Amino acid sequence: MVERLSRGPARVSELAKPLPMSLPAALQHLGVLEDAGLVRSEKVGRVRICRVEPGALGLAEQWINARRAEWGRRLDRLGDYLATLPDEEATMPDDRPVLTLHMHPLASYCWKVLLALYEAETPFQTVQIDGVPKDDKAYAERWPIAKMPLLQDGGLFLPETSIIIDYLQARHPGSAILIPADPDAAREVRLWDRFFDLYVHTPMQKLVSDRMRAAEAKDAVGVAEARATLDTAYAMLERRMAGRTWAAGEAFSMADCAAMPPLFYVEAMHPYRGAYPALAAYFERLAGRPSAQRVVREAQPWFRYFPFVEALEPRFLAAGAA
Ligand SMILES: N[C@@H](CCC(=O)N[C@@H](CS)C(=O)NCC(=O)O)C(=O)O
Repeated sequence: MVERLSRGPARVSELAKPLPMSLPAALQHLGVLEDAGLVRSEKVGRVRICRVEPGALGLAEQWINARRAEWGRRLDRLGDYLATLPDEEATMPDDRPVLTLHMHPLASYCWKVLLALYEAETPFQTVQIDGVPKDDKAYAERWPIAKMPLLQDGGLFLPETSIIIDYLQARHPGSAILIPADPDAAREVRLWDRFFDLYVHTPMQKLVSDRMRAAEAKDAVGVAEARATLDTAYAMLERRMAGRTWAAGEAFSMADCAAMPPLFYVEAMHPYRGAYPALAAYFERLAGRPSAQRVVREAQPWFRYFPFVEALEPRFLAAGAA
């Protein structure tokens, strides 16, 4: 209507004709424009002639221009502010963990890597392997030796716990240094990591696997050898741990990650805590760490499947393990 009237005065019927509305509705619109002072109408004979009120349009124009200028300034300020923000794409942390640990919460070698990840506060996700890993087709194809865990970093699948921790330290270092940079200190950590894997963890696994064998398949000689290795290891560790806090160097390291899981489980099948107080005290230090408490807590629903569950200390069992 205003557009039409800006070209000159018009009758109400003329104004209403091109509009997609009834005459009464057009009259209502006109009333609003008149109330706002934008349009003036006068009766000339039997017709009502409408004309635009140029002064009022000027006022409206001023108001619109003032709002436009204000919004322009606001958008400029918003633009300036956004320009001060760092590039979102480059800096937004992607909260999806890049690392995946293929594991089982009961498996002692999986604990070793979990301890390293928890100690370093490294984000990761897990894929639980149920049953034996060699029966998991995809797992066995990636690592036909089929031992857990496997660390996945993109397309890379890494086996062997010490290699995994080495890799984490180099490629995803977190808040803990588990292998020192100094070569001599690192060698000591690696030596005691090997010690716990080969001379405590391996014989412990022998006792577990023999327990699960049928009577006619039991390996008495192998079990005796495993127990003898454990006795030698306990005696060495008792001497070593008297007067030191951690297995290698001054700080908690990969060697301690290797120590905690077998020292936890082996007590149930070849106890040491009564006869080797320094080793027992070392285990208490290990077990007291939040990382260790977490792996134990996460394993509790599965302890019932541990062949020596009846010999696990009650303090480590929870409702879920009954
Ligand atoms: N040397 C390996 C040992 C791993 C290992 O023995 N894993 C056990 C679980 S604690 C396993 O996968 N056992 C399943 C099987 O033998 O079928 C490492 O350090 O990763």
